[in-house]
Amino acid sequence: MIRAVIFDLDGVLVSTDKFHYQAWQMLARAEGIPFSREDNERLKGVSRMESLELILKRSPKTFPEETKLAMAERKNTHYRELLKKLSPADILPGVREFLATLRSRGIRAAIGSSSKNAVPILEAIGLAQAFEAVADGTRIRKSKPDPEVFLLAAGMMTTPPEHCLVVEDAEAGVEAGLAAGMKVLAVGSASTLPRATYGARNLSEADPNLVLA
Ligand code: B16
Ligand code: MG
Repeated sequence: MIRAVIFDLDGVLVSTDKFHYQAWQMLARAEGIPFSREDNERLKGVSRMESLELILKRSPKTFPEETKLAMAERKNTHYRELLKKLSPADILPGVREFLATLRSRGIRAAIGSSSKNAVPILEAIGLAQAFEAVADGTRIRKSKPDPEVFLLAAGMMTTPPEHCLVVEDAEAGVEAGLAAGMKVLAVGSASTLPRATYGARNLSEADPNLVLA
């Protein structure tokens, strides 16, 4: 019986991956590093600094730590600029209805995101009040696939992992949810991953009676 649902943010509630892509691309281009949409796909759910490391691996140069921190900061400034375009119209299909179903059934809802921008994103899309707990990149040491962020969210809701459902759009996040001992509903490009407990193209196609059982 599911008592709490922990939602990943980027790719589950709102699609910010195009903004991450544009911002990383700007940085990669400046360094002469190739960076495609497929490369961006692999950064989903991965923290900012780990994402940067993955991109810089393609460069023959080595970069001092302070240069890397400045690069990550530059990417984030550009990303935050792009985020200004976000509004409640960007909430992904089925999210509001799914949240309403949870409320009507007395099931708790939290965020489990690798992002350090989770709160401003939730504010921009008008969902800041919809979750009783926000576990995000500002509060964890290990990013997905480590289960830390989901265990933190479950702890904030005092709900044992076996009663939690994670909703994720990234392979790293699916693995993190499973490692936390939770059921995982995979959506978006992750929906076909065989390791996920359930798969749906988006939340409007997920059957609440199945995934909340
Ligand atoms: P930030 P999620 C993740 O969010 C994104 O999927 C990932 O692409 C990004 O690198 C990471 O957040 C860190 O984001 O730079 O905003 O701290 O999918 O876990 O909600
Ligand atoms: Mg995601």
